[in-house]
Amino acid sequence: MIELFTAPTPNGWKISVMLEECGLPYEVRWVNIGKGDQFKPDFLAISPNNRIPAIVDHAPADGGEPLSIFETGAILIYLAEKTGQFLPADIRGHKAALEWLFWQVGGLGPMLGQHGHFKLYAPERIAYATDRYRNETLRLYGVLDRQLAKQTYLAGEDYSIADIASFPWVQTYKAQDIDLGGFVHVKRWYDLLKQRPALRRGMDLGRQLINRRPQDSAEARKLLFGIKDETE
Ligand SMILES: N[C@@H](CCC(=O)N[C@@H](CS)C(=O)NCC(=O)O)C(=O)O
Repeated sequence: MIELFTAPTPNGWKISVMLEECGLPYEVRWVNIGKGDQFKPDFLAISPNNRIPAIVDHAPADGGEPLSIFETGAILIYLAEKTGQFLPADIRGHKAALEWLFWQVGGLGPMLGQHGHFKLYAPERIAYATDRYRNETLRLYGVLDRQLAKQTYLAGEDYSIADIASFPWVQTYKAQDIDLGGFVHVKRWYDLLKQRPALRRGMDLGRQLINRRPQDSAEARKLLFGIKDETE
């Protein structure tokens, strides 16, 4: 059994999608990042960067003690290797899947995250930051579009962990004010992936918990962004 420590966010959904796609049994442990659960010692013991998601595999392949893993890229590779799924074995497909996985965790995720932050949550509008991250977001959509013009999936003709990592972030396109119509190959890929029942199940995890954005309270903003309460 795998324990999934998560919250209903794009990074969290990468792993619920992967677990659903692999057909691995898992139990969800919600981490309320708006209330500071990510800083509790028990969570830091498995995720020292105080970020969700993290997993604990209670049946690792070496038969040893339960194994904890943090960082979505590392978790996706771990689960792909554990199950022999969604990471091509041939060196070219393998290389491509890792390239685009690292592109997502080092580029698409952080840049879209910053774009969303300055657009939706920053207490004041900072034109330089908003423009910088919007331009970078559009540039990355262009990179994605050109890659998907050449082939069905990010790493070739096989669906892989690179697609699983990217989908939940592209799914934020409306909040990011991106016109998908301007990226026809991304749209084709997005519509194709949306038809996967396992992906949809993974993406639905915790939707019922999103009745308001955790970032909306002063307490949460302080915890998540280091922003001081107006009364302090
Ligand atoms: N590089 C990390 C990013 C994870 C991440 O940023 N998680 C956010 C939620 S989407 C989080 O836990 N935020 C809590 C905080 O900032 O304290 C990964 O890929 O696992």
